[in-house]
Amino acid sequence: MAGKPKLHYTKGRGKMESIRWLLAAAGVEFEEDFIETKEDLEKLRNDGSLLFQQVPMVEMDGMKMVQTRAILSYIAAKHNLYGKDLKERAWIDMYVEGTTDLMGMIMYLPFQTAEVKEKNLALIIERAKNRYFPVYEKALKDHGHDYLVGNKLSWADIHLLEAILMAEECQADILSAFPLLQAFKGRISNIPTIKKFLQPGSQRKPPMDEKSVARVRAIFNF
Ligand code: P9H
Repeated sequence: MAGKPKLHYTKGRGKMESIRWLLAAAGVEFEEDFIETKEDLEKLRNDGSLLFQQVPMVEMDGMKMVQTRAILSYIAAKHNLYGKDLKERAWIDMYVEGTTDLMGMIMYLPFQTAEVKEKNLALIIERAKNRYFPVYEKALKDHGHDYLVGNKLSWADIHLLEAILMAEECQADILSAFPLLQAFKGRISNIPTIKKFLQPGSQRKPPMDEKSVARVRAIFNF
């Protein structure tokens, strides 16, 4: 039997967090090899382990996979979370890219100066409420199903729950005008594998504090 996937990244959420989410939701156990210093990153580079000299990197099924999106779609397809046909897959891709854009904006907040942060936080809240969440609310309303695509749990649902929780960290009542998303959040959070991932002590990572920001800056010259 193949071993557990091994994740190479810092201890923070960053670009790896969605991979942790998807593996956990799929019920796949994984190991983490944390990059704590510049030297740890250099070692992986010198080993020839990083195709583009970047992380996330995941060792899985005999590959050293890089590029977050490639890693995520491989896991989604492998674990039946990527739709039943090309059209479902296209919808999952569209929904996932929307939530990726929203999460991308949130991900860079801790690295910004107070002034830029304040401006971006307002923009994120505006975009979440007016551009992104209405799309998912309407999708759920129009087809009346429990899941975004194909009446079955997919990568799109897992990614959306991650985005909702991140957006709620920006503004606690951000879902107040989205009753179907509130119900969705409750439902998806209660799927046993996800419920477990949301409990303390799991491999889910907390939001970045000042110390982790400094660590990431030192490692990546960022
Ligand atoms: N296309 C950390 C926290 C939040 C957001 C981003 C980075 C890109 C993918 C070294 N990896 C700052 O840049 C740290 C990528 C992957 C790829 C990296 C270098 C980043 C961060 C670390 N940077 O989607 O996987 O940008 O390895 O030489 O580029 S993550």
